[in-house]
Amino acid sequence: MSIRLARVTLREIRMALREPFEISSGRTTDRRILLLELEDADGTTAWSECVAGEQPSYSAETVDTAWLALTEWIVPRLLGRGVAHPRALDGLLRRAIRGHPMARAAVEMGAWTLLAERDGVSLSRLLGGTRDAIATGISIGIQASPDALADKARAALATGYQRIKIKIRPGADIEHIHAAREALGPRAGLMADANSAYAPSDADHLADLDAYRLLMLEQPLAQDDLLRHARLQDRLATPICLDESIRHVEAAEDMLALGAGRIVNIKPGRVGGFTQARAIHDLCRRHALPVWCGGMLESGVGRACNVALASLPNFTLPGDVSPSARYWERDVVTPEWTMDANGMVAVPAHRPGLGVAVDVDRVDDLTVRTRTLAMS
Ligand code: OSB
Ligand code: MG
Repeated sequence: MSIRLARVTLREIRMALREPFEISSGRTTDRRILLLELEDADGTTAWSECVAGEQPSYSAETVDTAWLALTEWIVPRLLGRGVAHPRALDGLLRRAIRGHPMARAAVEMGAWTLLAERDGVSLSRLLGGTRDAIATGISIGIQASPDALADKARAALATGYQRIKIKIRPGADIEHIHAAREALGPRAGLMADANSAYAPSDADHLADLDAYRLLMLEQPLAQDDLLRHARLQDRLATPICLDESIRHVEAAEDMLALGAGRIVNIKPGRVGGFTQARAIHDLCRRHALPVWCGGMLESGVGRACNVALASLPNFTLPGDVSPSARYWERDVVTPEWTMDANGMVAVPAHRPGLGVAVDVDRVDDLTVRTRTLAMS
């Protein structure tokens, strides 16, 4: 059971998105992705991915802060140190290091994958997953015009996606949601994600969105504004879903106590890893709150982690786990992630570890920097 890291190699790879992705706080065209290769003292190896972005626009962390936190503080603290189980890493790292949840998660999730590899079980089943396929939704970035969005939304529905999420910001909201609703029809599952672009004083404006029967409104206010989300939720018929605000299970408890939202978007990479992700999942399940798995424009490595997590029972809403081809000309894993015509992504529940193989030659080609830290 125990995990003892002997070596960790960090690599930064660069991959161009097939199309730019715009959220309220910024636009991404080329992804810089931090990949980790972990090796246990027994020789078992596993890959993992850090979900930090290029800019501190979604949260405070970036690829560069994660690189610093991992190389200076997180990995040195763990090398050669045995822990009984990957879940022990969460508390150990949280006690020692304030913040940096995405950097911590990269190692914590990698340790779970190491254990899955060693035991010859899939990450899905190790985590307690029960599903064989994940219902999938698409996240469409802010488009230049409502018409352009309507075309994208219509095409996504035709491809099989089970729900459509559109990014919004002040100035690109009502008209965009209106166009998407017209294009999709009254029954299609439609939702909007604001990535913290609104203020409490926008409550009247946001209440106008109720008319569009959105499945949910994701993260309208700032990440620390739980109380103000609760006041806003009182004003809205549309359920609020929290993403950025939920950085650990305690925040989910606060959300429940305050009534700050009715749905949680769980991203394991945002909450410090699978231990926290599972705790949030279990808490929401006890309170009959649905959860779904969000995405961070991951490569096929991080996607494998999301698919595994989304196979847990309370992930009852479609996740942002689009197939590889939505993002990349060519992914870094084989087989690539695919989605069927009904919007389902298969869980590799009977393959060990991530369930996909990392194409190391391709990773080598894309690597712009690398650093290995090893047990002395
Ligand atoms: O808020 O869910 C978000 C991408 C980058 C940063 C934040 C978010 C997103 C997405 C993309 O919505 C989801 C995906 O990976 O397809
Ligand atoms: Mg979001």
